[in-house]
Amino acid sequence: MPSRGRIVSPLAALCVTASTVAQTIVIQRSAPDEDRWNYPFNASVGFRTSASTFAAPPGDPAFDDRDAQFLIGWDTSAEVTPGLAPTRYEILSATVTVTTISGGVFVFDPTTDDWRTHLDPADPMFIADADAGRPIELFGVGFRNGFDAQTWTEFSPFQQAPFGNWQGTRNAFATDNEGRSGRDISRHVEQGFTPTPFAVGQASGVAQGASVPFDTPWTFALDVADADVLAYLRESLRSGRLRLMVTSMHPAPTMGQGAQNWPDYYTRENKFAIPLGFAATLDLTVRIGSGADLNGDGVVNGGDITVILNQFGGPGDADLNGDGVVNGSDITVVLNSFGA
Ligand SMILES: [Ca+2]
Ligand SMILES: [Ca+2]
Ligand SMILES: [Ca+2]
Ligand SMILES: [Ca+2]
Repeated sequence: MPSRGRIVSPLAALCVTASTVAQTIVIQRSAPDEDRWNYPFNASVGFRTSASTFAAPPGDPAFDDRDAQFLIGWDTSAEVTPGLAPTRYEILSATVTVTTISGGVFVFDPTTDDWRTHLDPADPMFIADADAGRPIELFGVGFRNGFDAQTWTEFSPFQQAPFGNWQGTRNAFATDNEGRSGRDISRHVEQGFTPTPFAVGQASGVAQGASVPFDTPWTFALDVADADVLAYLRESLRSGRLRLMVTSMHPAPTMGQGAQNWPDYYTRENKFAIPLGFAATLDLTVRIGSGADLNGDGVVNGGDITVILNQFGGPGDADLNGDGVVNGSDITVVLNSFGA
């Protein structure tokens, strides 16, 4: 803990420090900076002109349950200053769209399905799917094998493990960031849980349970009030790279072969995608605030000063003024917003 003297000093500076003026930034992108079919047998990596999402067969020991995933990403560093304290990024809204290519091969399910509906019907824990079809869900992206937000690109390899070992090995994976864990949810059926997506895709102009026509746009309104989603988005803006993973559990019993019954999406490399508005889009509104509500309880108070004191003298998320160290100046930032 710091000495009393180190706390008193910023109190004295309070009267001469100007309040931070909040700055609101609106990002509107008509195409992603990266998109990638995230699938073991995708040899064309980021160049492919479409991507699909589907599940491995129930109980298949060789593959992730969410076998084929679709990664979309944006470099936000030009619009939103990276490297700030996470709490300074006040995410007001975040909406993403993707567009499916194929028509008449699957039906619209607007809500998440329980993990047990994906089990083999012979499994004693199996329960029937309560509504027709499977949802298209949006998650965050986690990395393994030395990759991170800065080093991964749409041309990075799918995995580092020897070919043939496809479970839990993908370099970029879907995460629901449950409890801010960054966990991989790609094997959620095998591991026995239902992940919470950042958003469930809503098909424009399609009724629940109805067949999805060609070139249907899907809207994902991210739940920015959710602490796990908010933490993910803040860390993304802090890194300057926002990546999201589109996934679904549409059954593809022969691993993407045979009659198609799963969604296929336009990538930015598809010659029709950008001219016709079919590439993934991003609308994000963020306010750069003081960040003073460090503990996220909705009010700037003594609890936030406690967060600073717990990190005092070192680097940390409580470095609100960005001078590289958690110190008295950061307490001043909190005092300037006290009670707000
Ligand atoms: Ca691409
Ligand atoms: Ca369903
Ligand atoms: Ca607080
Ligand atoms: Ca500081």
